[in-house]
Amino acid sequence: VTREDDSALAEAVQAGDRRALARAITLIESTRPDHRARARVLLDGLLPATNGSIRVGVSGAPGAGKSSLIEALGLHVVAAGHSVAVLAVDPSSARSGGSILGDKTRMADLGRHPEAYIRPSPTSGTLGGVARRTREAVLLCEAAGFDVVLVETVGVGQSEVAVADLVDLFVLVASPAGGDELQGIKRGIMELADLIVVNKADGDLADAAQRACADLRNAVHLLHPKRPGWEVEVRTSSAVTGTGVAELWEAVVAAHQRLRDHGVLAPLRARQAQAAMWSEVTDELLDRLRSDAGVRAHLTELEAAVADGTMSPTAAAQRVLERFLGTDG
Ligand SMILES: Nc1nc2c(ncn2[C@@H]2O[C@H](COP(=O)(O)OP(=O)(O)OP(=O)(O)O)[C@@H](O)[C@H]2O)c(=O)[nH]1
Ligand SMILES: [Mg+2]
Repeated sequence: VTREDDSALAEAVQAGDRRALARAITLIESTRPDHRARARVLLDGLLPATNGSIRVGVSGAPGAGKSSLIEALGLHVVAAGHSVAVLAVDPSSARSGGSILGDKTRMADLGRHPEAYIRPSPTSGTLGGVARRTREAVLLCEAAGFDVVLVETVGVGQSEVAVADLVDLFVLVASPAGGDELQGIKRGIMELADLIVVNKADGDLADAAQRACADLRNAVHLLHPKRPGWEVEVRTSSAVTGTGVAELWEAVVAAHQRLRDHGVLAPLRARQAQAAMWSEVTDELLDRLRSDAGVRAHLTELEAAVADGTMSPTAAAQRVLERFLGTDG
């Protein structure tokens, strides 16, 4: 592959060519060092064409209806004349393999739309790695001209925190469960949310959804506000009947406009980019340290000494760093 091929790829991405976008995302997902080098050049070249989308994270418990709601929202957004890209972050998909296929079939109508692009989760890697690739995929989608980027993540473990760090707004999808089950939404996750939507507000579940909505409205008042003066809106929706979907989209757009108007959006993105830089530095340094021959030669011994209490963790850490940096004489 020549430099010319990659600049042609960059041009095709910017021209909105979906296949080029897919190839570019595959390139940034690769861990091969030569691919990483090409991906860096590609991303750097496309950077001026980024930043133009509304970046929205969508999270919630397994089965809450995230994919269904994203499809309904996405279809609403494209009907309004915008374009939408959907990315998935699912660190567990490497093991289960099920949810990717599920998402693809569930978003079939959106996937067929010419103004939509759906990219399933990369199927391997650590959460940190998946988050990095998703962050870069968001930038590529923006370079390809998408107005809206939706990032779905399943509500388990740390993936919400990782996704919250790469979007402008975070939407939490809740189920119409009342009472004790509401407590099942971890406080930390609720505190990440800018908007909460109780989905499945239809049929037999309609009443329960309204009650859950009221309960959640009370609950969010007790939370530490995410941003000063920010009211977390709680609404209901049905991905099946479409009720509340247009209103949810209006709420997202209004919230995004509020971020802009208050001068919060640019600094938020700037901080996120800096955090991404530092996590790259940290990951790369740790990789190099762990594969350093001088460090490896002593690691077992030092870890054993820390484990049996003959050396303090601080002293052992110092020795590891001295080995790595070659300052141990
Ligand atoms: N009644 C009703 N069912 C819904 C609604 N939205 C989703 N469902 C159903 O809930 C189930 C899960 O929907 P998904 O959209 O796959 O949920 P998800 O949160 O993306 O699931 P995971 O990605 O596996 O965590 C499916 O059987 C959907 O048909 C809704 O608004 N109303
Ligand atoms: Mg899903």
